[in-house]
Amino acid sequence: MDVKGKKVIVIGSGKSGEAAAKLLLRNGAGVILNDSNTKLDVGQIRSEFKEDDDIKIILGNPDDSELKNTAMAVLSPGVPTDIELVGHMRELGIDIIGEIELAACFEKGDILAITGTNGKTTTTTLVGEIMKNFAKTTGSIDEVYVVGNIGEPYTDIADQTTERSVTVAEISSFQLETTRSFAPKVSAILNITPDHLNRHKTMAEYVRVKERIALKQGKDDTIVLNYDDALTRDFGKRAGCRVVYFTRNTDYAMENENEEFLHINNGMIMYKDTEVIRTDDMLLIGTHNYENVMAAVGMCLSYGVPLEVIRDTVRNFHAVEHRIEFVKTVDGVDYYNDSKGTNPDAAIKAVQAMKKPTLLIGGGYDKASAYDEWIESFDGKVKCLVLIGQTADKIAECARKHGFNEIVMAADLKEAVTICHDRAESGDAVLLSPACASWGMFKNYEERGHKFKEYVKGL
Ligand code: UMA
Repeated sequence: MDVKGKKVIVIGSGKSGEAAAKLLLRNGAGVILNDSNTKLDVGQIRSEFKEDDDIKIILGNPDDSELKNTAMAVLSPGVPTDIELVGHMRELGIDIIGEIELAACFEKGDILAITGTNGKTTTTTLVGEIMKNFAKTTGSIDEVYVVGNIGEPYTDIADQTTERSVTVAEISSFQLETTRSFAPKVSAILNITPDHLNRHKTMAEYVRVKERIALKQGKDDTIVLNYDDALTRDFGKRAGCRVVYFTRNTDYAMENENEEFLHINNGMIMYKDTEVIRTDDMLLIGTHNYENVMAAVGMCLSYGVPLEVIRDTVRNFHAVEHRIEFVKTVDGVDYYNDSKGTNPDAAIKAVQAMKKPTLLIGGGYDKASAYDEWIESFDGKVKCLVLIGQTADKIAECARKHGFNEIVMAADLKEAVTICHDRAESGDAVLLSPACASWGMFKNYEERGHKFKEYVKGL
């Protein structure tokens, strides 16, 4: 893509917007960086750029005089595509793409991309580690980049990629809405359960957007799919590329001899009839993580990584931060940080992984989720639910409907930690796994997780 001399507007001045603006400036474009939040500090945003950068920062809706002669608009992932400004720019004939699409236009190497409602970050991190170890043993890869929804904007590095680099990308539904030429060599959809319905409106639309990961994949490319998830299994029948399934169901091996698949047989993760690794030999816990491992193994085998490299990496791989992360034992009580549990399905996995009576901290930003299955998963294990944030009342009401009445409301996360500390008995666990996004109370789930750890360490 040649952006030299062109005027481009970037919407959203968060991580992605700033990285996209910098990539555009490096490549000779003039940039308008726009953010709807009029309370932001323009001087602070400007200080992130070089003095002689051709950039103008506009807060609030830009005038048509600013949009005149603008060739392209780059949307940050958090910017919905149906807002008035986007519609208006479309009417003015401005070409609209997302931050990932901008990056894809500069990509020169192979892409391995992971999407799914849950497990993306763990799987992306693991694929990244395997590829980095592979790069050490082969002369054919110079650099491995791990980018995307995981927290490192793809546009930070896209124009540094070469034919000998590999990009491992975690891609959210928000990001897939605005891709066009993004073409992974190997992709994966780990699972699809309700999430972000306030943005995508219907489950059908959320599924459609997730499936866009394979939009530009051809016969020589591969998609790894979850056979146990009816939605992704069905997509395998329609995908225009090679399909590798993974499943927890051992019968699958017997039914589908001719297909390529990974499965678990008596505690052993298998690729067809080849043994990969025993689940007991891994540091990761929880059956959801076995799925993440199978997906990562499937992707890397498809890319041609030797089994030995994969096995060694998986064996030494730890849980990622904020995902059922053990924090500390205080007065005989184990504290776990699952701030990444930003939707009911992820939060269910965390409850299921708990072995002790659990005091659970939940609640946060309202994404129009239903909490019934989450409450049902408590199954006698959760002894108390401490609620915070916008969704507190909605969750409390849902819990009572399901006969769960041990509910305490807290003003904020700090108070929630104190309440748990006061109520927990030695031998219990305290779990932060909110089933909701952090927005409104925190900048992101990372900040929420770091604050939780800080409060726990201060007990
Ligand atoms: N903004 C506007 N107009 C709008 C909406 C937002 O100007 O209509 C502005 C906001 O005022 C704010 C900025 O946009 O200043 C924020 O942009 P953003 O929401 O795209 O956030 P970034 O900081 O750029 O972070 C994004 C991803 N955020 C979202 O998708 C909401 C990060 O994913 C990602 O790590 C980062 O890019 C790097 O690629 C976070 C996330 O919560 C982790 N993702 C969701 C999830 O995992 O469930 C999808």
